[in-house]
Amino acid sequence: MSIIELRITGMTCEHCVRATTRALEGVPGVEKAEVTLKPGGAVVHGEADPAALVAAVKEEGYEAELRH
Ligand SMILES: [Cu+2]
Repeated sequence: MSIIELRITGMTCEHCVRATTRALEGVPGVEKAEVTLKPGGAVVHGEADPAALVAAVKEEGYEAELRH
């Protein structure tokens, strides 16, 4: 199982964190997503397509990019 880290901007409260967590955990291959508000980001466990993770966050209305 691998870990993918994302930087996420635009989340303002715990509701955003929950929405983002749900979106990430809905991506095929994701076992678990740990989303933080400050700093805005996510640690995603599983075997998911990184581009699909970014797209899922953007669909919720936030900005995301892969952390390297
Ligand atoms: Cu919010």
